[in-house]
Formats: sequence, C-alpha cells, structure tokens
Amino acid sequence: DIEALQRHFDDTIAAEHRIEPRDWMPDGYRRTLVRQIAQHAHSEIIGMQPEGDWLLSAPSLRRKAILLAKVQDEAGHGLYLYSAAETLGADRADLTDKLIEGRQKYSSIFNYPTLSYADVGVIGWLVDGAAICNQVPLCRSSYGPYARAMIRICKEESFHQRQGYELLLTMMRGTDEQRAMVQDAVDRWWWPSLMMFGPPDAESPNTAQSMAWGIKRHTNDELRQRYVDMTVPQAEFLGVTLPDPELSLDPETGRHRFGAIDWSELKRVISGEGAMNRLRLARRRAARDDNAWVTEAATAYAEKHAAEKRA
Ligand code: FAQ
Repeated sequence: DIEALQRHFDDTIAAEHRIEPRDWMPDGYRRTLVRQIAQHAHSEIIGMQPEGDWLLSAPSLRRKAILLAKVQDEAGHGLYLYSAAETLGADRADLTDKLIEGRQKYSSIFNYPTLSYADVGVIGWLVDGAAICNQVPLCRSSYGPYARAMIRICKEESFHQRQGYELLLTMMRGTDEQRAMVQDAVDRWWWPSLMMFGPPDAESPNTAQSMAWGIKRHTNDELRQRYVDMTVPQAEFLGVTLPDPELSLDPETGRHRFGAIDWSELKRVISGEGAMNRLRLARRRAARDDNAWVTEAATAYAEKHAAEKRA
C-alpha cells in the first residue's frame, strides 16, 4: 500500500541511502529530478555554443585541440545526463523539444557572448569553477543515477577549470593588450557567474523541498558564498581585479563580503531576454531539424537489425 511505500522511501532518504530507478518514489520527487537533470543536460548542450564559437579561430593548434576536447566533453555530459533523466521515464527527444519550445530552462550563463579569446579562459576558470562548486555536493544526491553521473562529470569539469586558468596565466604573462583582454573578460563574466547559483534563498521556491529530499545538499546562497571564497585568492594570484568594490574579507568569519547582485538581470536572462537567448535556441532548433535524417536513418537501421535477429 502507498503508505508503506512512502515510509520506505522516507526511511531510505533519512538513512542517506540511494533511491534507484526501480524504487517507488513520490511523483513530486520524480518531477523535480526530471526538471533539474533535464535543465542540467540542456545547459551542457547549449553550453557548447559560446566556446564553440572560438574553435575556428583558436590562436594555435594546441589551443584548438584543447578547446575541441572540452566542447566534446560537454556534449558527453549532456548525453550522460539525458540518460539519467531517461531512468526516470523521461524521453530524450521530448526533453529537447521542450527546451527548443522554451518550456524547459538552461543555465542563464550561456546567454552571454564570447567577445574575445580570453573569454574561453574565463569560462573555464569562472563558469566551470562555479559549476564544480555547485556539482561536487550533487555527487551525494539521493538519486543514484544522478549522483553517479556527477562523479565523472565533476572530474572532467575540474580538468576544464584548470585548462581555463592555465590559459589565463599564459595570457597574463603576455603583452599589456593580452592582460587587458583578460581583465575585460573577467569584468563581463564575474557577476553572471554569481547568478549561476540561482536566486537568493529567500526567493528560491524549490530549495527547501529539494534539500528535504536530499536532491540538493546546500542552498543557493551557501554555494555562492563558497564560490566567492574559493575564487578571490585565485584572482589575486592571477593578477586580475574582480569588478566589485565591496568585495572584502570579513576577518571574524574568514568569509568574503560582496556587493549586491542585480537580480533583475537574472530574471531578464532566464525569461529569454539575454543577449544570446534567441541565437542559442535557433541553433539548437536548426541542429535538431537539419539532422533529423540521421536520427531517422539510425532508427530504421536499428529496427531492421532487431527484425533480423527475431527472424
Ligand atoms: N539559470 O528554486 P530555484 C554547466 C531557475 S553548469 C537558469 O533556486 P533550483 C557546465 C530554476 O530552474 C550549469 N534558470 O531552483 C558547463 C527554477 O525554475 P523552474 C548547469 C535558473 O532548481 C560549464 C527557478 O529559477 N548546472 O552547464 C538559474 O532549486 C562550462 C527558481 O530557482 C546545473 O544545472 C540559472 N542560473 O536551483 C558547460 C546544476 N537559477 O525550473 C559548458 C544542477 C535558477 O522552477 C561550459 N542544478 N533557475 O521553472 C542545480 O543545482 C539547481 O537546479 C540550481 C537552481 C541551483 C541551478
């Protein structure tokens, strides 16, 4: 009976054991996971575009090979996460349709343009840095397939973060013009990277329930603070200034105070009014439509083989 199933589910969560695909789970738990995992997958796939824009103009063969590998990793993360969503009964093609129709979200951060090659380094350092901060605790998420996917994804993200930081260190050892490019990119990406963690806790409708279910392990503000504390010393070592005059170390807590975030910007970008929203979705739509014949051919081939096996 349903009460016994609910009790078993609650006990599993309380004991910090994992929920697996065949286990009974409340509808809300399943819905929340599909929402978060699909959004996460969409972010990886849409997130290939800003850096992908630099593949043809990377400054050397070595940089091009590194960037190509990183963008391919992002595709892999997206597919891996769609598989995790499928264990909950979601359909991958349907999730992609929802993304393209604007019925599901992807991270706000990918709606900003990459104006110079330094942006590639700053995305690795700040965007992957924020992604790691947010995702390492998700390795302990209560849903087994999501938590396990996060372990591998985090390993690759930390490699991405280091390649971005190394790229920036190289540019900072270069010319004045290169140093100015890095500073300009940091000025443009710092505040949007803070917004990746989501709205402030007081305005986050999902956090409390997601934490009670063990899907999320920390609140948005906790993770944002952790990210700031982690990033400030890295900025100092790099020799760049983070564009926040109010940024300062609180000697009592050992944590950094930072200025007010412009939440109206996050709202605008999430609702589709960022600089790049339309282009990002138009490209994703074109990729789906132009490549539909590949999907159709692969499906027909698989069906033919299955029929041959049965015969
Ligand atoms: N952008 O109640 P909450 C990457 C939405 S990393 C867009 O706080 P929640 C790697 C939120 O969905 C980026 N929407 O929601 C990479 C909700 O809307 P809904 C992806 C946002 O879920 C690096 C509403 O606002 N990472 O891709 C954003 O408890 C470099 C209310 O918010 C993940 O997805 C935002 N920034 O907390 C790739 C990590 N913030 O659905 C390429 C997993 C909030 O109710 C290059 N996700 N919203 O209509 C999470 O940890 C959570 O979902 C949060 C949001 C923390 C993002």
